[in-house]
Amino acid sequence: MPKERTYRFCFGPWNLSEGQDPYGPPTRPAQTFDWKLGKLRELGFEAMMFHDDDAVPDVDSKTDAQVAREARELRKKLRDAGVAAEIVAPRLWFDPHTIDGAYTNNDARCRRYAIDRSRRCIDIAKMLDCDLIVLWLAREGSYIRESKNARKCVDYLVEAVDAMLEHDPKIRIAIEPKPNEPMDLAYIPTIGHALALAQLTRDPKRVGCLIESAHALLAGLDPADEIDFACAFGKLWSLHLNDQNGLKFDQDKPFGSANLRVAFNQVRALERNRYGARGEYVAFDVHPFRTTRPEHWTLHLENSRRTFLRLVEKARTYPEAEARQLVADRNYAALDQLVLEHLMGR
Ligand code: GLO
Ligand code: MG
Repeated sequence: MPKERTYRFCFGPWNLSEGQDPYGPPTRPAQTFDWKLGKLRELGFEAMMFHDDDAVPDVDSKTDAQVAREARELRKKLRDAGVAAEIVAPRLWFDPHTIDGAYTNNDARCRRYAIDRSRRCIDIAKMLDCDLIVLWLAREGSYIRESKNARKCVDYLVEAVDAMLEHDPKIRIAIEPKPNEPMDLAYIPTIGHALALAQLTRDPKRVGCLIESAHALLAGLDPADEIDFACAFGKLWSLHLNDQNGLKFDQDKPFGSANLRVAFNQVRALERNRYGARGEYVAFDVHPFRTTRPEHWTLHLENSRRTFLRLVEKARTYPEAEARQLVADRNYAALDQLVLEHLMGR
């Protein structure tokens, strides 16, 4: 019997969040980075995702030498813990320079800030032995259509990605699309947009994507189809599994929590594309519910992984032959029920 493929899991420090929302303060006490890393190890996750300033806090106020020292200290801490850095993402949505967009800001000085910060993010990633940069293009879009020139913004995005590719010959970039929030409408809302943008850059082979389940759902798409589409191009380099109940704020619910069948289909798509076989990680971009007590702080992560692994079993025990026959007979009503019975544990 060939050994069954296993998956490796990760999350980011922001996934152990404290419960604040736009209407109220934290509901759990702040914890240190070391506490979060300790939890990640205790739970048996293999890697951690980072923003540049998760790795080096207040990165903008520090000299290159300070940044290098702190990044190396972190590398040592991670090595000692046996934890890899999966990705590093420039946080391009906090600083005043990014109020009206980062790479697509109308002000050239602000666009420069965004590119400089992205180069620094690459330097940090390299010091953490990580070659994958994630771009969640949080503020690249508009609230008022007439405030920006969307045609020019495509050029700005290409310019920024090119500057990053030029900065380091090995680094790869995974674009994480999201259709809205914080923007009304984002410029790169789907995987199709991300992969099309990649083709305009100086080295398309090094530009891929990251799919987040909730973001695909917010775009009115099926995340499983997004996975298959990205994999057809060999471009799915990272993954944020979570869930989302309809078209509202980005909920980052535990994987499978809103729609188990949609989750099942994502797992099937990952299985048939052998996601993970080239070293990719499964990340959960999930948050604890605001109501969560400190003693239950990590359950959303444990539960997401548990559901994921249960669904891997379900994908591997799916009655393929029976299903194929129903497809051949075009008996989709029976196929529909077969899936439900399988998920309900028949
Ligand atoms: C927000 C995004 C965010 C990114 C993270 C990595 O909607 O999902 O969590 O994944 O900042 O860039
Ligand atoms: Mg995400």
